Amino acid sequence: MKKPLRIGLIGYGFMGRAHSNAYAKVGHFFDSDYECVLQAVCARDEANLKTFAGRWGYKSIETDWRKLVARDDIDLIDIAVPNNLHAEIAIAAAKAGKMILCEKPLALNGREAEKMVAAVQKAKVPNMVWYNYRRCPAVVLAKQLIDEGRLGKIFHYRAKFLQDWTINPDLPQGGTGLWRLDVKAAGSGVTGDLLAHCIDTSLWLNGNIDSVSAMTETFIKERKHNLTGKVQKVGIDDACAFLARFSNGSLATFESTRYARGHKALYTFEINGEHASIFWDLHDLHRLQYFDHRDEGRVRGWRNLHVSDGDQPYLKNWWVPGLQIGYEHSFVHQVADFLDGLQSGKPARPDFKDGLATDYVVDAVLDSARSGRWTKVKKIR
Ligand code: NAI
Ligand code: SOE
Repeated sequence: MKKPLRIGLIGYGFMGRAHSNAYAKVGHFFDSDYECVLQAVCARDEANLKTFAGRWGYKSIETDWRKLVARDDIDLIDIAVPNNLHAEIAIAAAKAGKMILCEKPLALNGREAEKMVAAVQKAKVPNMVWYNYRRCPAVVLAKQLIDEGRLGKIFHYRAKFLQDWTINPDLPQGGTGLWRLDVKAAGSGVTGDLLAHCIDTSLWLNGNIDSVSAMTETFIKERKHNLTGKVQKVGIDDACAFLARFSNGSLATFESTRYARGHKALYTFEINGEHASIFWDLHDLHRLQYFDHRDEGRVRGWRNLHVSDGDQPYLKNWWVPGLQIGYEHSFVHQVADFLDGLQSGKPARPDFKDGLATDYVVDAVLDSARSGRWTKVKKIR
């Protein structure tokens, strides 16, 4: 008999769907002592909620997250709502003794995230942040190659995350999806939304960032607010570029914008080491480009690894060699690893402390953009 893990999901938007899909699929492809049970889903609109619950198989609904958190028949609270709600919900859930999976960025800023870390540590509840790109097989392979020392000393880390969906000045701020343009709901613009992914991956692959020097821009200064109906100042950064120094001595550039016409979700990173380099592109997520200078000169060149074989990360659990997987699978892998962590007692990461580390970098980037100075990144205690 498997142990039921009764999930209470808050938010049924983009991530509510991605997470529900992961809970539904994980048991079909990964072994675990635990079984995910879709116990309840919560959002404010009862009619939409009923439709969502019916489609995905949730047993019950709640329209107030506080009631969900107070329920005895929920083991895990999954936070898939706009960023300004993460802290309050997570702290209440920790106090109620629930496990917590929280969407990224962990909080609006480091100060809020510190309180979330303190809450889960005090309650000793398992916790994780949905930085899902860590779970793309090609990215895990990159981590393996780095940890095996194949790249040698790292000199450069180069990441970008480009989109183009906010160029239209008539696009309003606020409400479903568009809360990302409202600084009160989002905390920041591309820095906390998109660069947070790049930062999380980089901290995992390349260690701590010591200091940053950043610039940001808000190209469209005012937008109508969907909730108030008024034209209001835009408080988010539409674009951000920053330089960083890692503790291992490597130099980095990070860039993100929602104004790169033609790019929808171009997340790429390249890492250059003394022996080898790697390059990854979310638009081609099952591939890892790898150059190894130690190859015989006559056949040396960039290798284009199609990460789809059974001895590559996660892939033995899916189809036969050569048949690739995609975006949704990163979420399935994250749940699988979380369940493994519960079973083995070795918690899966990124946990809230890792989420805090990313929020500290985001804070330093935004501070630097305001001051125009190099800024030190706060260290995790
Ligand atoms: P969304 O706008 O599609 O959905 C937000 C959901 O929150 C909606 O169902 C809305 O009804 C619900 N909601 C809002 N206020 C609520 C309240 N007071 N009580 C209950 N429900 C409430 O947003 P999306 O894209 O799903 O983003 C949610 C979170 O996931 C954000 O933190 C975002 O940064 C993160 N995210 C992460 C991604 C990743 O790659 N890991 C991708 C997209 C979003
Ligand atoms: C923004 O468009 C967005 O959905 C981010 O919120 C996600 O975190 C990113 O993975 C994809 O883009």
